[in-house]
Amino acid sequence: MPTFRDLLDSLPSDTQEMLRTVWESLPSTEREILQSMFKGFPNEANLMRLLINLAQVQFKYAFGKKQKVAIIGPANVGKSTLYNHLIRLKTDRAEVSPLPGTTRANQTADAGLFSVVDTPGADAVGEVGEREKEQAMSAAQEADFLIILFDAIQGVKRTEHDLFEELKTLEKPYIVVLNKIDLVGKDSKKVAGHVAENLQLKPEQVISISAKEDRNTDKVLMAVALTEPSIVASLGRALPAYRWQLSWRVIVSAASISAVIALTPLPFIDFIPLITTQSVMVLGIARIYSYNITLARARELAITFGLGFVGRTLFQELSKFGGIPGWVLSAAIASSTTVVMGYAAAAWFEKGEKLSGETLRSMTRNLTTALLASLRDLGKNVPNKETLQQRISESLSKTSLSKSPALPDVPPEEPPPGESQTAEDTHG
Ligand SMILES: Nc1nc2c(ncn2[C@@H]2O[C@H](COP(=O)(O)OP(=O)(O)OP(=O)(O)O)[C@@H](O)[C@H]2O)c(=O)[nH]1
Ligand SMILES: [Mg+2]
Repeated sequence: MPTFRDLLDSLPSDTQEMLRTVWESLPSTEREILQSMFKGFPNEANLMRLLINLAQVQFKYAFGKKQKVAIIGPANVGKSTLYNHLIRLKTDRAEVSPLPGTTRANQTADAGLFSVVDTPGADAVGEVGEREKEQAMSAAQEADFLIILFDAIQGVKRTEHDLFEELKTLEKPYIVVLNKIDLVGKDSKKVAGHVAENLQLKPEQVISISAKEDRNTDKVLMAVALTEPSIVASLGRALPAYRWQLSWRVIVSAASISAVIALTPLPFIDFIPLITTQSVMVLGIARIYSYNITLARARELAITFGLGFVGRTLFQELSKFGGIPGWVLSAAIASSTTVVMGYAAAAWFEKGEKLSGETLRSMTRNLTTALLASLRDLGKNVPNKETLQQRISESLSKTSLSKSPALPDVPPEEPPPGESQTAEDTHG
């Protein structure tokens, strides 16, 4: 997981200086909180986009004006391809083609926490080229931040170098991004090093990406975030919801497997196979929260939540009523106890809080009732695994737990007792 420092180091020195001024203007406690948030940010483009999606809702209300980020570079380097990865609405998509000169005019769209401008190629040739270059330069002038994009195959020659120097005179913060790195194979380090040298940058100050394959585009997003503390603040505030959404996926999958396990003709009292599925789930959730624990520890935790007992009691209670096929009851209880355990684990990792027995019981009861209602029409005959898993996932996606994080919105200051939080990324 990159730290604030690592990210800062990936920017050209003059930009680092500019951003340092921005960050140093913050009160030191706030700065430290914001800087520590970077550790929790994902390092995968899709996950970063999920976090931005969650963050942008409140960002709209908290801060009116969005930073303007312009993508500038020679023709055909992949500016529009990168732009299409950053925008939120499909309707804002830019045309991409192998022909240089595809983009003829600036195009601006919302990218959630900032707005992004796609520009025509800025390496003027002929009269048309001049006009396009003017457009690109005016976008650069109006922007708060520049993504200067080059092509790994074309490299940086005289024209590219001149463009770079010209952009630098605008004195805007910027990053240098080398696109199409997928085309250079194992030489990628060497190629990027060469480009860095030509631009008089350190090798780590050139960010290699493949816009086409959506590789390393998260680094571009992180660099943009770095330019604006309010973006970092919004992302940080969205972290609990983000972690919950990832955990939810793990939980739903474990819950549907639990339902299938409960179909096997073991006495339901025997929770052994269930606890294994649940332990793997707790381990998965721990990773999402960057806790480095073993399966054995996850199993211990899973048992601590006491959901096995809650499930057994509920089973005895509900089976007295009759009228519910046994398999339906087993499957519903096995799933709901798994979901509630996942929830309890997330609450534990998020803020080190152990939910009360009462909370766990009432959650399990409510969820069981909902699942019973949705499984009942399957009748007395046990369905096949796929049907059951599908049905469980569908019913769970309708519950309020699926969307609302329902978890505290402050990141934990201290890891829960007995756990060690690692800086290393364990997501994905
Ligand atoms: N292999 C590879 N091809 C890419 C990558 N990014 C873009 N391309 C391709 O490069 C060509 C140009 O991409 P565009 O996004 O249109 O480039 P542009 O910089 O917007 O081009 P203009 O608008 O003409 O200035 C297209 O064929 C893309 O599919 C990449 O990361 N790897
Ligand atoms: Mg284009």
